[in-house]
Amino acid sequence: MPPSKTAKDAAVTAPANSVGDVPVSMYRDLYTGMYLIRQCEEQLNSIFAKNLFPGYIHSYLGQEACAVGVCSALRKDDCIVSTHRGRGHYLAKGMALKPMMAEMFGKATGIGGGRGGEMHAADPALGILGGNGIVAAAYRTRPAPPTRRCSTAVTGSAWPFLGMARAIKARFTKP
Ligand SMILES: Cc1ncc(C[n+]2csc(CCOP(=O)(O)OP(=O)(O)O)c2C)c(N)n1
Repeated sequence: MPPSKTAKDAAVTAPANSVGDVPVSMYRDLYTGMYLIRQCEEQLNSIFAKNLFPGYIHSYLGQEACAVGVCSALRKDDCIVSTHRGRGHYLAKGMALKPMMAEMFGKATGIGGGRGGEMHAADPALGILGGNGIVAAAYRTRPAPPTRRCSTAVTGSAWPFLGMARAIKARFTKP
């Protein structure tokens, strides 16, 4: 008769529920988020290379961890302000893939009805205040308090994404 499993064997074979203090499910969610962005970017790059994309692509390839890592620490009512490479940020903050992609192609079914296009998708309800082609403009953008014209109450904090250009060239001052 084979010997029954020892406690040591069980510890080796049983999948761990956490690594340190971090649950495995969180690693899985982070990886899934990064994988989705990577797939999306690779597809778009390939479409662009075939000259089938209406306009230019500002690729987010290779920066997936930045978007997913930051957004995983945010609350739903926190806001992000993006850059000229916004897709990873949009997806990581919860924008659905289909309306996001439709927006990239300027379609009416896009999140902004196709009017924002590749650089300017936004969804205030998700705290996504949009992309921006001006280097470091996100740094000075923050949600206004609710007014009669704009009743979206922003209760969380606002987080700008910045590229190296801002980090290298400028001082960080209070907006
Ligand atoms: C205020 C301003 N100055 C210059 C430019 C021209 N410009 C477009 S992209 C870019 C570089 C941006 O670098 P970085 O923020 O590090 O992002 P990366 O494209 O390298 O990911 C510059 C200088 C601009 N868009 N806005």
